[in-house]
Order: sequence, then structure tokens, then C-alpha cells
Amino acid sequence: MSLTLYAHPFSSYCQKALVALYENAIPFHFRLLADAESVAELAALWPLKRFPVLVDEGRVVVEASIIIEHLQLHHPGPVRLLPEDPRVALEVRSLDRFFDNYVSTPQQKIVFDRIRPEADRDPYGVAEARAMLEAAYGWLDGVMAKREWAAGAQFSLADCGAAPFLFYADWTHEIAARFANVRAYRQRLLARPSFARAVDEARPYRKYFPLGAPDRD
Ligand SMILES: N[C@@H](CCC(=O)N[C@@H](CS)C(=O)NCC(=O)O)C(=O)O
Repeated sequence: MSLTLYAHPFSSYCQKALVALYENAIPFHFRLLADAESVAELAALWPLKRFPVLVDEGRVVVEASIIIEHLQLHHPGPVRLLPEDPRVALEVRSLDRFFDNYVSTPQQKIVFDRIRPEADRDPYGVAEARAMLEAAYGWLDGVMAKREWAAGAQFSLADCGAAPFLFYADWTHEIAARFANVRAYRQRLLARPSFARAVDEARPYRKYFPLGAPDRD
């Protein structure tokens, strides 16, 4: 098999890449990062040790967004996750940056703070992260008032990230009822078969969610 994805099913960034793979039914080998050996392989490929990492015929591709761009270029399928029109593609990439920087980054800050030793926790940083999530939900609510998917009518790269990031963001800092468009969008993402599959594959790991996984989704 030419494609190997170094990943863990419970990781949001891995789910982002998995959604793209599942959307186009691209065959790949899932290298589960579950032991010292697999983690050593990852470190040899990418010393920063962040995942997912894709290996395609020996070529190492890092960063979930770039993995999805790589798949579009080298393994295209019926679902175009980067639109042909560069102006629409720019909107897709803009929303993709939004979900990485202003939803996932603060969400991870809150979770990683919880697994630090108590003396090393950063309540000021966590409060900032919660404020950023509130602002992000507010902005996104206005955008999603008129859109089915993040960048418009077509499911795209931006939705691949939005799905896991809003999934875990809601577990971390609940999306309030006043953000009804964001909540409805999160439900649409949960109903998308590619993401529903990723969520199901991650179910066995829910007990490891540092803040405690809610009994839903
Ligand atoms: N910018 C990276 C972020 C990847 C990332 O943060 N992955 C997490 C898993 S969701 C990770 O590698 N965590 C391991 C660690 O922080 O040591 C991307 O877009 O792929």
C-alpha cells in the first residue's frame, strides 16, 4: 500500500486527515501511534513528533491541512476538498486557518493545561483561551447563518478540520444555545458519514479525555 498515516483515532488533527481520506475512500495503512516503537518511527520521520504524518511512496507529508492538499493533488477522488476556482479555494483556506488557530488552539490549551502538574497550570492562559473560543463561536455563528458548510455549499478542507475541532471544543467549552447556527453546523458535521466513522473509531478512547467526556455525541 502506498499511503501510510501515522495517527491516533482520538486525535482531532488525525480525524481531520481521516475525514479527507474517508470522503474519497482512499486506501491507506493506519499506523497506530500506540507504543514506543510506533512513536520512535514517527520521531524519525518528523522530529517535532506532531501527528498526523502521511508517508506517500517514501515522501513525508506533515500538517493536516497540507496532507489534505497533498491528497487532492496526488489521490483525487469525487469529492473536491479544495475547489477549482482559486477565489473559492481562498475562502476555504481562510476558514481552515480559522478552525486551526481560533478553535483548535484554544481548545487544546485548555485540555493540555489540565494534564499539567497542578503547580504548573496557567489559569490566566486558560481564561484567555476560553475568551477566544467565545469570540470564535460568536463570529462563526454569523458566518454559518447563511451557509451549509464552512465555506459555502460544498463540503471542503475547512469542514474536515471544523468537524473534530468543534466536536472537542463543545466538550471543552460548551457552545452556548445562543450560538444556534454553530450548534446546528456541528450536528451536520456529526451526521456526515466520513466524520461519523472517525467519531465511532475514537469511541473506545473517550475515557482518556482529560476533562471527562460528556455522555453524548
Ligand atoms: N499543526 C499540526 C498540529 C498537530 C497536533 O497538534 N497534533 C496533536 C494530536 S491532536 C499532537 O501531535 N500531539 C502530541 C503532542 O502535543 O506532543 C497539524 O496541523 O497537523
